[in-house]
Amino acid sequence: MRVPSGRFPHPPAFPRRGPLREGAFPSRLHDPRVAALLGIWLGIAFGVCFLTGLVSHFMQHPPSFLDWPSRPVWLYRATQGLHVATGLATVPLLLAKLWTVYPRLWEWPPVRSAAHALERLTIVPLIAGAVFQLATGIANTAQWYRFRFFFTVTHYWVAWMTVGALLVHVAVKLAVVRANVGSGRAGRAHLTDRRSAPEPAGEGLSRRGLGVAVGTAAGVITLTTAGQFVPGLARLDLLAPRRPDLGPQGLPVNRTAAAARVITVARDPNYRLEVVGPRPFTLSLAELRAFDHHTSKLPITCVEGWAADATWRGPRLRDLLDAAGIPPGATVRVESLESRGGYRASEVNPPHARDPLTLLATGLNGAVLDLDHGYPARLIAPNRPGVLQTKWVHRVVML
Ligand SMILES: Nc1nc2c(c(=O)[nH]1)N[C@H]1C(S)=C(S)[C@@H](COP(=O)(O)O)O[C@H]1N2
Ligand SMILES: [Mo]
Repeated sequence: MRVPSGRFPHPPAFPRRGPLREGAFPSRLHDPRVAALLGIWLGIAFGVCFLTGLVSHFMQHPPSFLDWPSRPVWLYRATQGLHVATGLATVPLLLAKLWTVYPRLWEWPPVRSAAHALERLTIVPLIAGAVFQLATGIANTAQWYRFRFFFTVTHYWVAWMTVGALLVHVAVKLAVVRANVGSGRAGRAHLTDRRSAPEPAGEGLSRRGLGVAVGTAAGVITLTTAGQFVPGLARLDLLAPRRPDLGPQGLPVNRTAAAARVITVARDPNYRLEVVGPRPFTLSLAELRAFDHHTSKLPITCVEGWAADATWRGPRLRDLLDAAGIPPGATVRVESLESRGGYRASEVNPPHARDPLTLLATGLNGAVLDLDHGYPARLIAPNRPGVLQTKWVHRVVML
């Protein structure tokens, strides 16, 4: 039997139903130019989020070869704020992008070549990784840790996996992006005729409309959450889980003294601060108060994305180290009265330990340090994540 040419294209037609049928996705926004533009913005947001995330990771888990500087004072506030802000702004961008390219999942034939099959496979870790990072990151900003894995480790490794898949994706799609928005001669020619050509025919939202909608969503999310770390914007903090100015003595508290089970030991009148080095010594509460006090204006900057400025008062850490004969090049460990929990001790490297702004604070915003902020003494150092600003300190040990 003769097959009339054109009626049965090669390969033989598949029963094309539902999303597989011709014209199943009528919107003119399922379009390579929209996908490419959203892709560029997503790439920028993800890139910034990844790099600032690396900073955050290496500050919290410093590799042995890296002595993180203690200046500028605001650096960690800026990198961690950017990390959380770009992550949040990515949500509407990613949703729009997934919606735009979704019909491609139903393309027929599903696989055209080995290279095409490989490219299709890399979108699995890309999409899964991106969704996972945003979901766990947002859960973290809201202090919702119901998952069974350890957040910092998983979030870090999935970031590498996602960025790897993203790099492959960008390499594969570069030609498509160039042809639709690029700056090459071919791209410009394409761009001009696309711009001068009317939008692809169709009903509903236009490209510009989609751009305005996604941009507005990202902008509103940023504006209503950035107050967590941008000084002066706290009153716009409608969508953020935290207001940086609410809490005892005008500062948020993550772990209360009750939760850390330190109320009794921290209030014990026989409390002693122990400094262990070549000339170890201990200080009673009265002696600690009599030690030379200094004032530092420093923020507490939590990895969750909030930062709050405060005025701290107490002995300089370096004066305590000098008194114990601890040499300037030594790293010390600051230990809490808290007996359990991952944040009960932290290491302080020489740049932070010797910075004149670094205090073992006994006072906060003009009053005695609140029990929830680490009474009788807490570490406060510049350019350092909040998790390393140990509260209820009772021992400083040279390592
Ligand atoms: N001993 C101890 N110190 C700690 C913590 C803790 O759980 N235990 N939490 C840290 C975290 S995650 C942050 S962000 C800051 C918050 O300080 P604040 O509650 O005094 O504002 O304290 C840090 N110091
Ligand atoms: Mo934190």
